[in-house]
Amino acid sequence: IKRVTEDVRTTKEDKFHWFPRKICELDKCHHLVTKFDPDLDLDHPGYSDQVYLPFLTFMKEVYSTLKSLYPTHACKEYLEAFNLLEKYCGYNEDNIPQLEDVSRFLKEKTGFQLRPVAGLLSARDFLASLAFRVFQCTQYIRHASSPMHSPEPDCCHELLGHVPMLADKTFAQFSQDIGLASLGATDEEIEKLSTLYWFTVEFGLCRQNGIVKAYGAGLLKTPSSFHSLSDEPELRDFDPDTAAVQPYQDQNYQSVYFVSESFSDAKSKLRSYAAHIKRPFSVKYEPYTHSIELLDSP
Ligand code: HBI
Ligand code: FE
Repeated sequence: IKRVTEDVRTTKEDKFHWFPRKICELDKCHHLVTKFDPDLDLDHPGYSDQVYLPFLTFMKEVYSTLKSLYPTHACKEYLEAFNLLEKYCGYNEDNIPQLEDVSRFLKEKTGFQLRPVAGLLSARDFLASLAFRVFQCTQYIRHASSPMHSPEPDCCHELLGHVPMLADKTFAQFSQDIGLASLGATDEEIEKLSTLYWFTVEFGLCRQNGIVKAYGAGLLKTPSSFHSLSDEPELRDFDPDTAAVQPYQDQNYQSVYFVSESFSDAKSKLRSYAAHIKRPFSVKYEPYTHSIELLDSP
């Protein structure tokens, strides 16, 4: 709470929001938002339930349904990583993989690592960690009464939605770039980056050999959400300026989806978008020391 008011002063007397400069400072990026409280939210599957416990059988159902849909609905980068995760990381319908094993796998593939977190983080804290190639990952499981859907991120969302994509080099860079753009940004810019994140990392589609495939985690963790690949919703070519201000629903169904031609294309579009964000400095990631270097803008 304290650090929110703790503005940083540069020599130029420009003020901007505090942000972590070293990977260890992510310890301070732990602000949870109680968007979905099972005790308060009447729509939450946990409302009025006395036994809010994980059941492995439901995970099994989710897993096998999704697995049968991936070959036709998921992008090739996802499929490639998913196969490796089954081979080396204990991904299968009878097991919930260990965060540590998955984190080790990702570190080897793209340098991303997983860090356990208790729930939904503030967008600012969540995005800041991406700048360090750290993915803050929930560990609890969705409620057993609705195995195919969870209103907040749970380990199915993280492990089946996010992890496989984070194993792709270009996608990993794209994710880190959103994170870097968020450092020290205004609340307004954070809101836009968060929306951009929503329409890409969470609900993004891409075209591969002329066919629209899913790469967004919100789609890949929920069988019913493959409706995005049907004729119903409006599909637009990915454009960060538009996506950043597009209103969205906090649900599995969006009325608009953005389709990228490739991850390198999405990455370069995001870079030009980020270059236009006004900050009194620019940032550079120093991979050897896992720290952020500040460079004054020309
Ligand atoms: N927190 N734990 C966690 N997991 C997420 O995926 C997540 C988050 N906070 C915000 C968020 N995602 C996004 O919706 C954007 O606001 C960045
Ligand atoms: Fe997510």
